[in-house]
Amino acid sequence: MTQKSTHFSHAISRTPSKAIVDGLRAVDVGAPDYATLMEHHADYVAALRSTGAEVTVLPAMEEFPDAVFVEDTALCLQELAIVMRPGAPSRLGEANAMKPTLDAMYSNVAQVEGPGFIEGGDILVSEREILVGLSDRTTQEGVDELAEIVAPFGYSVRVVQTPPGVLHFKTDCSLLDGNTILSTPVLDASGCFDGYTVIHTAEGEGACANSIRYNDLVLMPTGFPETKARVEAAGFNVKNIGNTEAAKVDGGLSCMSLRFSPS
Ligand code: CIR
Repeated sequence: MTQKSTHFSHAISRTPSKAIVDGLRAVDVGAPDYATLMEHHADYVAALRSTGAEVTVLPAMEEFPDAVFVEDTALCLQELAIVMRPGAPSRLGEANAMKPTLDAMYSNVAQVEGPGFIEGGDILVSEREILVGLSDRTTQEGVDELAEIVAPFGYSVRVVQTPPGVLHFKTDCSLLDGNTILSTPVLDASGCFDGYTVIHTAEGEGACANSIRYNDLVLMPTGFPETKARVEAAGFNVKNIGNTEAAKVDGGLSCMSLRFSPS
């Protein structure tokens, strides 16, 4: 069945900038290799396009090292787009820079004005609700403002907790279909997915919890064979995409696109 939480006509990505070497990261494991990152990014965009979607690739922004991670700048629903208010000070300007692109694609664009903060990486939209994980980047006030913005459109927002030491809620989970979640066992143990079907990442493979369902594909980072086999066994069509370089600056596959079907 086609579901609005997994099937999209559009996506927005942004070409990585050379400044990615200065991207935010929790632990320094070395700088991303720019040429390899560009190859991975091209594979990623091609995979999205292979599903028939229209993918807009915005130009690199050298002034924002993390700007390739466009997911954090906005929440794109069917009826409206909402410009986020990133909790990382170096990323605040990225959200404003995304607004003109959203204005061109949506007739209704709202903006989280603050004082709270919220980043798209902390938001998982399922078929029935919007889950938002509080984190170092997303505050209760930010969630409250989002909930007020989306309530008139019939969306309910549920606040959950991103595990300690984890950057974003979706660092540890992804939606596979409207009611099925891929999650690390640690996040699932919090009980936040009660009522959903949950597939756990395999031991030592938690880094692939950030995958994305996009139309008929599940894009999963290369190098996590046991989890890939589990997701395939559940009937999903998994496409591997290299993500070693983005991962050095805590970026997963979901971070590199906004996925939506504007009405
Ligand atoms: C950051 O720390 O903001 C970036 N280096 C990584 C952002 C990853 N975005 C995401 O998980 N949605």
